[in-house]
Amino acid sequence: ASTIVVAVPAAAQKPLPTSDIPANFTPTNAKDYTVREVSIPMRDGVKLHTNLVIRKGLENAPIIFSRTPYSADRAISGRPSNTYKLALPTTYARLMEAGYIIAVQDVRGRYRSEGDYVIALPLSGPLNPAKVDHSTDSWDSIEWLVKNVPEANGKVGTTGVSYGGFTTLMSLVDPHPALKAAVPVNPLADGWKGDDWFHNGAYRQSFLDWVYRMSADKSGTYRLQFDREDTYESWLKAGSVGDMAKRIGVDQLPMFQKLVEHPAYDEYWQGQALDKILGERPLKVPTLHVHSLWDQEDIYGAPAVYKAVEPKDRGNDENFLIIGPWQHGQGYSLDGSKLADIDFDGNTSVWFRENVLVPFLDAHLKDGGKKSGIAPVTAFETGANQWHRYDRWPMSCASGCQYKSRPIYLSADGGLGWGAPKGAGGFAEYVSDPARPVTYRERPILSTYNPNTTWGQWLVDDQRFAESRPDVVTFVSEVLTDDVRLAGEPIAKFFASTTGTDSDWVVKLIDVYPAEYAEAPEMGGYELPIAMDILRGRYRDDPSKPTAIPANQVVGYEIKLPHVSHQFKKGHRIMVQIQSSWFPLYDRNPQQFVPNIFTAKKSDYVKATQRIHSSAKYPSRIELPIMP
Ligand code: PG9
Repeated sequence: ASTIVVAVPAAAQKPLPTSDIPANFTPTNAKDYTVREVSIPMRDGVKLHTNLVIRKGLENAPIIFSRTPYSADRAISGRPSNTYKLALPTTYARLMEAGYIIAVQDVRGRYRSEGDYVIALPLSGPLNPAKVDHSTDSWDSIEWLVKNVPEANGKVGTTGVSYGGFTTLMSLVDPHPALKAAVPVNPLADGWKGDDWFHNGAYRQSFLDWVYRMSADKSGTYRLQFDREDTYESWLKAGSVGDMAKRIGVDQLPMFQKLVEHPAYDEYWQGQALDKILGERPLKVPTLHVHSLWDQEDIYGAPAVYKAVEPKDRGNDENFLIIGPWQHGQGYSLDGSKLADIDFDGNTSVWFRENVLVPFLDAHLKDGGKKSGIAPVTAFETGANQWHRYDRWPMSCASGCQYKSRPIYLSADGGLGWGAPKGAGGFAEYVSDPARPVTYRERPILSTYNPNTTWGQWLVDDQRFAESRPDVVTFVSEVLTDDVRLAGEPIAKFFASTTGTDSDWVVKLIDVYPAEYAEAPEMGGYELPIAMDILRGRYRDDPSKPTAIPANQVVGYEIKLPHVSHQFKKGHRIMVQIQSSWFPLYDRNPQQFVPNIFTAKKSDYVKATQRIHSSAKYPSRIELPIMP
């Protein structure tokens, strides 16, 4: 090859005016805070990347410590600003204003931390042969923080939302003596019963997106792509979850393989259920459990852990619960004035921060902190838009609570009432066809990570779209002549038969607004779900051992619905809807018993005729936690 030499004319060789980029530039630090990046060694030598955010001039300050798989750098990024009040996300900013140091750490194996990432790493023991886990990593980090941060007062509080709620609960398993308070928010506590992965054995397909983003690489580069914007079509076309996983490559990921190996509530799930684990240990650290009534991801964890630990709280002054009208994480990190079209008459997130969160932390973490004065249980009553102070939760149940629950009965003609059915009664019938499953919200249904998704709002979607389907049965009360208040856990106890040998049962408790609603005319007739859940029929008797449903026989089922704190106002009606699919959030049940639904074949999916019975012998009902 020959070289071509281009002669540059002399005029072009003159220098440019002085460069606008100086050879040396030192940015002026006008910030009112500093970010100190530290690398904290764990007992096995693995170093965890941790950001400390400290207000300038701060001394003798407690540390608020969070551990996240979602990037410790992102967790402390708000708006570009010189003041921490804007530069940090709202709650951290508020805590810094209250005089706290913020410490956020990447969990092992994620983003800038060393080590291997195991999703929701179980405690060292049968499910984790190593000697390290989230409990030891918390302990080692707190040990390092109290010894190496000169601005600190020696007291640490842990907090975090969801996965961060899970790591917060883990910090309580064998707590470091400097850990003086914990605030787990909407934590993953039991992935099979009702947090994230399954609800009572029905698999939540949306979490394939999460597995992909969280484990295809260390730092969330990959996003699942579906063929269609409307994921309903993509899922239906694919077949089983196993078929879809193969199609999009998720089958290569170890977490997916674990899900396929453990569809039932076996030792794998039982051995990592944090309500059980913490209920078996002494309560050493004052804890404020934060629960969201419309939590689309972790609706089980907070009340379950509160309940498991509550018997240890002899003075009723260490185990606290707050229940807010929120979607996942809303009370902690988002505006709390509304959820979709449901208005709460004020910013409930700010109310929580100012009246509960900051007083709780100050009481336990500040030197000479005063008693917080917060109630053992603080609950927002949706429908009435009021906060209440309670001594315990639930306030109403079948026995052992201050008030006694009361059944509301389904009748075969679609009614719902306080009187038990008499005589032979009858049934309400529908055909459930896996080829046309009932959607969990109106289509198009975007993926949970689509930038335009309103996934966080789906639990308050108007249920009229479902009521009009022939494969959904509806039971509705007369117009209420008095307000009906609920505070606790509604339990669906119903009798059903199916022509199949397996089936899902979805039960929804709904507040029907008056048809003509002068207060907010656009809400007239709205069917607001207040508690809904699903049970995979094969687990009706024993969640750890699936069995076929006897075809064409009446079988009793029980579903504990999510907790409610709600007022059905006079003039409203109470509604119950029952259906056998909730797609594509939950995978379809083939409706004939197969060993593992993850790997069902297309030919396994069959139609079934379902009957919900109502008679003196089969009194299908919802036990409502009624308040006076
Ligand atoms: N709900 C999310 C999650 C936690 C744990 C496992 C899977 C998902 C979260 O928001 O962190």
